[in-house]
Amino acid sequence: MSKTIFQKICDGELPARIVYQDDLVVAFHDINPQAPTHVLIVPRKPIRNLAAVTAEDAPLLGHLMVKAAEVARQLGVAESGWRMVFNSGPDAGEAVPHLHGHILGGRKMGWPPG
Ligand code: IU
Repeated sequence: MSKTIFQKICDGELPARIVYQDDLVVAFHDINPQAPTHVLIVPRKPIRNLAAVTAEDAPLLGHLMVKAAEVARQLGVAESGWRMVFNSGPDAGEAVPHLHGHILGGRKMGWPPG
């Protein structure tokens, strides 16, 4: 199977503005930001989306969420409020088939999401 764009970013084959990385996850600025702070956090493991996770991914997903919160603190949006979004499947607007959480902050957000 060919690599997704995000897999290539994880592997250092495509450039990105990386804000955090370790052996399990990589966080980088979205190229088309929808808020003053818009960072994507992805597992290095190529899981398609949230609908494709299995029980064995639980520790990885827990790690990803903890690191997302650290990134939100690092970028200064944790106190004022931020949102974590996973678009899973076509109706949700999933465009890149590699699990990614959107870390959004720096502006007031509406509810429900569009
Ligand atoms: P979505 O949840 O699959 O719709 O989000 C994909 C996001 O990936 C979207 O916000 C894009 O702007 C972003 N993105 C990116 O940051 N770098 C890329 O090379 C590509 C998409 I392709």
